[in-house]
Amino acid sequence: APPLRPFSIRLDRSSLELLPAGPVLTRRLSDLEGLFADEAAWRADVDNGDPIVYTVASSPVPETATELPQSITRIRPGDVAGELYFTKGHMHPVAEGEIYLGLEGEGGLLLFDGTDIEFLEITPDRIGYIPPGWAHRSVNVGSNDDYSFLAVYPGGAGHDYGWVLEHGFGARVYAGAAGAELRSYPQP
Ligand code: M6P
Ligand code: ZN
Repeated sequence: APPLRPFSIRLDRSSLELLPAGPVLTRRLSDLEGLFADEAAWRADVDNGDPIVYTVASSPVPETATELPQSITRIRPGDVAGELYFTKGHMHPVAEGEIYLGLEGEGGLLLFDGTDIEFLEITPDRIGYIPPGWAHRSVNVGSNDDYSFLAVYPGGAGHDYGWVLEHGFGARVYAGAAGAELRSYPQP
């Protein structure tokens, strides 16, 4: 496909939609197989309605090399046996960076390079920077509200989900009495 012509996109501040809109992806709990610590609790919630965990609404900019696509991810509040709802998380197979801009709610950005863990708080108007070589997962750390953020990333970066199944994130995020708790686990 030829490069796009210049155009503008409107971010509707009340609906948090991008206009014009592109494809929308919906991820239900069943799409997050093998990712939550408590597999029995995960299966029970899948069998009991398989709730939507998050949606990803893209702009019309395609994921092709040299383009710069954007998307808005909205994560519902919720947990599986205390482990707060999150995105699948991925590594960019082509080592390139990405930014996230918080739009609503309270989020966490969990980053893992295979050795080090970082956890950034993302609230409205805060930008999280994801350097190349760091796998990234978003968590809704709010207890009642959606967490939404705008992502801007190189179109050729790609999404490696297998890396996460193999390496995990080095930590999990749980609902605690005094807010979200990051619990790291021993590295192999
Ligand atoms: C952000 C971006 C997207 C990503 C989405 C959901 O919007 O990083 O590239 O697809 O979050 O995350 P995941 O693909 O890990 O489910
Ligand atoms: Zn990414």
